[in-house]
Amino acid sequence: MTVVQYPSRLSCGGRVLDLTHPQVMGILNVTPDSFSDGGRFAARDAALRHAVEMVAAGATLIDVGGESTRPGARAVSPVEELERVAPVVEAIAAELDVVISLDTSTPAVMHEGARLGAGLINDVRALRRDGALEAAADSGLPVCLMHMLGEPGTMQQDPQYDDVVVEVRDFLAQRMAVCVAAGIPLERIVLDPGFGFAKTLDHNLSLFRHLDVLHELRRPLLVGVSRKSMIGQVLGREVHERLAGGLALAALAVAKGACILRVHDVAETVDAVRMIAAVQSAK
Ligand code: 7PJ
Repeated sequence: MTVVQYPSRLSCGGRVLDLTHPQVMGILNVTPDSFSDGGRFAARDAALRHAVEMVAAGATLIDVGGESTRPGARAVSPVEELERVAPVVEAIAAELDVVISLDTSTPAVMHEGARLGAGLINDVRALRRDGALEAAADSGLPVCLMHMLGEPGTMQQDPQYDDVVVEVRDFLAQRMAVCVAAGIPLERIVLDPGFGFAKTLDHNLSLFRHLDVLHELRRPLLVGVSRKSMIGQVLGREVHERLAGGLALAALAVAKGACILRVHDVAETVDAVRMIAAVQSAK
């Protein structure tokens, strides 16, 4: 077991997360398809229902994303992204006691999302888009900085590292320094190695095995592996068949000191986390 060394409370707008226990973040994709049938209100209501379900299952964060990061996904304009995300953030903030995470790289979404009640900015580009650092700093919210090389559209075209673990660690250290210089204090920073982002299967497995190296940076770690292709590649499973593999990795991530698990299958992951906690609190 890894013992974590940083302060264990993360202040997320009006809510405080206790990171001495692993927290489960439920994934809420607000996809364009959800607009095609029934229009915008139906999309918002469906998203809210999904969020209610995940909170009932034990999620303490909901990650709302309006821009797909899948390779080959169509680019979304800031206006379009905001039109998808804003009503959902507003509805969750009004109805649920949960930290809303914004899965976005877009300054306008950070700005408006924070105003509407979001509690965390989760940026797969680690605040590298123009204006993102400033928008995140202005929001006063914590940020999750994720490692990725290049852009989602092209990131899986032959990613190369001499030492993936060291390079991910150094990238995150450098982004932390940039954040601090821009007025985002260390206490507001969460780190994520970015499984599946510009990484081969070997890179992902090696990074996972040596996850504890990232504790050198002394910040809480978020791990997102739910249904990802690294599970599919090892087990030969389609997306909807990856739950067992994902739970194994979730348990291993907790054992290696990860604090936030970003998942689709909230109820199952919460069970796994509770089971681990029961063993850890035994005499
Ligand atoms: C991640 C994410 C992740 C963080 C996505 C997917 C791809 N944000 N957003 N970490 N993945 N922080 O869920 O398969 O791993 S989108």
